[in-house]
Amino acid sequence: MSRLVVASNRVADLEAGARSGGLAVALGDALAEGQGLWFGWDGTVIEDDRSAQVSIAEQRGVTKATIALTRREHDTYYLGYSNKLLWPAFHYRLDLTEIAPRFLDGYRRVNRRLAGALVPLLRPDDLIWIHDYHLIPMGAELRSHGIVHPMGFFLHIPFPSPDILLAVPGHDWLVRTLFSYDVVGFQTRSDVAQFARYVEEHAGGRRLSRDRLEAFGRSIVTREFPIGIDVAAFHATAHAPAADAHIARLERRSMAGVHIIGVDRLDYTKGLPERLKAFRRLLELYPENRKAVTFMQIAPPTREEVYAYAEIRQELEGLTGAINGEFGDYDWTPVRYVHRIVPRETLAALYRGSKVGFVTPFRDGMNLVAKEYIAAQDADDPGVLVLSRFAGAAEELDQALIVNPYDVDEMTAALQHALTMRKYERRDRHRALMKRIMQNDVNAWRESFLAALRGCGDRRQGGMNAN
Ligand code: GDG
Repeated sequence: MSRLVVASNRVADLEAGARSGGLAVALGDALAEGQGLWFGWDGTVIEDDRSAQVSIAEQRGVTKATIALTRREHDTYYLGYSNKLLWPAFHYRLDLTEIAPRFLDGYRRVNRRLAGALVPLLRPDDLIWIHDYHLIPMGAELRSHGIVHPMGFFLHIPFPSPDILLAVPGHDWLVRTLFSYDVVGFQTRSDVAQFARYVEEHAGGRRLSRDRLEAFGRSIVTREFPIGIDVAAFHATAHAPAADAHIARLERRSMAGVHIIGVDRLDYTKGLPERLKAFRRLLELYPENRKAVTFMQIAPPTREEVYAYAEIRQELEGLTGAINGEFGDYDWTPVRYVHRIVPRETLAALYRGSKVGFVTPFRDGMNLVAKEYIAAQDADDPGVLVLSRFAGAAEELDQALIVNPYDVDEMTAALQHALTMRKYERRDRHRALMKRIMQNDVNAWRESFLAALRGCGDRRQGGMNAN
């Protein structure tokens, strides 16, 4: 069996087990099965410019190879091109992008350096799987070292329409580098279609079949692989005795018997201010919800060095204060805003204890919170998911109440619908949603991607792949 090599910006802590979430566990399990290798940045920044060395450590049967970034690399590759340009642009927020030539230069250099550091660790029969927007050109850099292994790339965030991508300096180069892989996976059909449009309209490429595109003299498999969660494990966490205790505590501590929950990294893509405005409108239009319903928004900090994140935090805190000031009373706080990481076990319990899961990003590659909320519910008396049509998850989860995250009134109406929905309808919707998330769980995601990648390896061995 070939060894799996995963490269991603950060390498997960495999000791954290279930606490670190489904993706880390799913990739960790696949790596542990074949004594695989996980390669990436170690999360540290060093001040001097001498190139950092790779450190190797073993964790739960997996070799972790990690490397530090220099201050300059961190500023240009990580904060700059990845998070001030690709992240906002790929989420359709060109207004928040920052463009600077040194960002593109730093991004290229770091991808080159990381590829160079990975090459000596590779073995002849490895399968290489590279993740996400930080490392798009890493495959091309590996190829330039003569690496001919089967190599796949998975984009966790949306792929934007060509009109948006054209505003990203380096877009033509980025797309060309994607053609160094054998498999390029996206979250949704819509992402695949946007990529194919760019390739056909701006890169002189063509579609060979439903799953195959050709450009730059090379053909690649491009398909959607919707990412999922470990449904059974998450359900078990939400129904463990510790979760019962959390729910009892929540009910004791809160005068309002009904909870709406939102869980998101505090990111401007997640539509948080509009969500709060919809909750405020709910209290205005349907006064029966006052002192009866609480909205809990868990929003741990993220990327705080980027200015746009400081702004969204201020806006959110302002709105929370305004709503609580206007509607709150000595015995009821309408919005509970938690700007901290909550342990995963507590999170699972809070989902289960909440009648509505309120998930309304402006754009999201997939959105795992939507799937976690469904998995945590009690099938006999489940809560209702209110979901943005612009989350990748909406392509699969059409039995949720699908909303436009820009339309505050529509979200308010959906909240009221969710709060008043009869039990039989909640059960029907939940059953259908559960079926979907179980079909496309994280193991199915991983296995289908790896099967596509192995297929390319076999094809190449059979001499069929044009390179
Ligand atoms: C990217 C894409 C895509 C959040 N707060 C806490 C906490 N979380 C966990 C959630 C969930 C995860 O973080 C967030 O995943 P999402 O999918 O919702 O969003 P991103 O972080 O933006 O992830 C996204 C994903 O990659 C996977 O491909 O779905 O579209 O943007 O698991 O539960 N976990 C804990 N405490 C918190 O306070 N323990």
